[in-house]
Amino acid sequence: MRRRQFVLGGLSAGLGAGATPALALSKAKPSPRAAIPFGAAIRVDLLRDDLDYRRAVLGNCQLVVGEGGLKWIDLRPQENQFVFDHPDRLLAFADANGMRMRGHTLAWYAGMPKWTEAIKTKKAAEHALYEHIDTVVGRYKGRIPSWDVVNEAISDNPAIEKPMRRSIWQDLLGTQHIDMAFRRTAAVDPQAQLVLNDFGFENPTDQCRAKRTAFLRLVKELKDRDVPVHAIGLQGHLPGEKEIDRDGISRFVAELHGMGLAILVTELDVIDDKLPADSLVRDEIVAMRAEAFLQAIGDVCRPEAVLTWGITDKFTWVPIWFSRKDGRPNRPLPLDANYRPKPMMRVINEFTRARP
Ligand code: 9MR
Repeated sequence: MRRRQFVLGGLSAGLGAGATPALALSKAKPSPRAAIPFGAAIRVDLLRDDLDYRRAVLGNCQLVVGEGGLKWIDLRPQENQFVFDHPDRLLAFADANGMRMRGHTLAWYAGMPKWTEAIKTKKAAEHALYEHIDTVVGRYKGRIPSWDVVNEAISDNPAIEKPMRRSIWQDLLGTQHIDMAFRRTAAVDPQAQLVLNDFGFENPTDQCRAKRTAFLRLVKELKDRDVPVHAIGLQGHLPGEKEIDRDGISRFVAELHGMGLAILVTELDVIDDKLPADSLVRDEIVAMRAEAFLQAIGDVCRPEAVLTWGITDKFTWVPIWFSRKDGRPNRPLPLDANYRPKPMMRVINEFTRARP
């Protein structure tokens, strides 16, 4: 049996009678020994245009998430227009190949089209947010089992700035926008797993500690208000030159898990602009960081999913912000630019495999 069928078979087996497979990520209580579904952020055009890319996704992934496509900027070029082409195609690909698709993302500070700058009042913001969730989540109800409802709500460095990141939603609606987004999404698709997704938790630095503290405070407040947050997405864009704070992450995950939240690794990659030039050395460090991060989480609980932000070094966001000074290409992902597995792939396979 191919690994993908095995993983999905295992998850589906945990479902009650009458549940559809699409609910597996949300409702099934994964057995602590089952394999963890692995997936990647996808550029949907490449599935059509690059056969090696398509093969790599088919051969390795049980989950997909659009690297873009469901972001406001992609979906909503005009106020009254929704363009569902990319997510529709990705979902059709996932369905045709026995994979599940995650939704990314409904409320985010970035990736907003220009026209949203005209939204100036609380009432208009509420209307826009609800209309968006009703339309987008409604369209994929029962078919996208897990949503990054709110993305990157905490500021870059809560030690020196306000804990909540500025966004159109935060500015006009306050932190309440998170409650609103989760409650509305739950009302539209009560069976979907609703995820609060964020980054910057992983190093032994004051910045990461402050971020963890601010994030935990937010999550506790949301839980106190009975906001339907089901899971936490730890993005895991790991700065390669920094140590992983294993104890800090484990304690953080233990607190979250203790609040009844599932954990997902949603956007793993290792930012390698400051790592040594030699690719063999670099690949080993990349794998080591990914391993330390995953193990720090795994020491506390089995994450429900592990996704990398891309699958091959050929197509990655990393050089947009973190290109190397020596001009060499970045190598942040599990497969190299020729689709050969790197040590990071081995780490992921070992981490996600079923336990005997
Ligand atoms: O990888 C994505 C890149 O292609 C887009 O240009 C960018 C803006 O939409 O978003 C990148 O993905 C981000 C994700 O949506 C949220 N977490 C950080 C990711 C990397 O920047």
